[in-house]
Amino acid sequence: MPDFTLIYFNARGTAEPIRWMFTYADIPFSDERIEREDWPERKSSIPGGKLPVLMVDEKPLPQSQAIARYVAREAGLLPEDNLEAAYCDALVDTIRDVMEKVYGKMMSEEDEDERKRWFVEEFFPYHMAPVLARLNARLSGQEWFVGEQVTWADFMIAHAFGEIHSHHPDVFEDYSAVTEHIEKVRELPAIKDWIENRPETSH
Ligand SMILES: N[C@@H](CCC(=O)N[C@@H](CS)C(=O)NCC(=O)O)C(=O)O
Repeated sequence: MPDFTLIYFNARGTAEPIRWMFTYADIPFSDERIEREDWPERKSSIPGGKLPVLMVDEKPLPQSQAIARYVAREAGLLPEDNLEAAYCDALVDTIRDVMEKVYGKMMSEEDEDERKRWFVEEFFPYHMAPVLARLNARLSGQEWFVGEQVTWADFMIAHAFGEIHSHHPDVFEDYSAVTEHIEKVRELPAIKDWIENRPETSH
């Protein structure tokens, strides 16, 4: 097994589901967290100048989604069946489309009132509700999103929607299967333990 160091900010963000995968499979990794004030100095030493980066022995692997897929395979969270693996990719891409809008808004200069207006009037009805409805229906009669086993798609979805749920639980009221799924992933013993003991951060 290579030596793994996951480098990210002191935040959950796009690194958190990757941390979950390492933890779930009990794969040792260093969880290196760069403080914002140290970032300007560190940025030039990071290949590509963006985080997260996974150091695999001495070699850097950039891009959160590529890292997540790689770690998922190491962790046994990627289906062997090619089509099932592609369904995982499709679900993860769907969630990424949704989350990119959220992260884009979080980075904007707009004030809290404008962000709330945007969430309620633009983002939720047109971008999130259709995805929630589709995913909720997909879960009816099955435990996990793809196949019979938990996969990295479950981790990526439960993490992303879990973040939105923590700020806007009301919008999940009509989507109980998705809400239960978030809880189920968070209740997996290793994940539960990680969440209880991880560093406290705002996002
Ligand atoms: N597509 C990349 C985006 C990487 C990215 O933009 N990372 C942000 C943090 S989430 C970052 O490094 N921001 C600091 C900077 O650009 O200087 C990924 O998914 O890893």
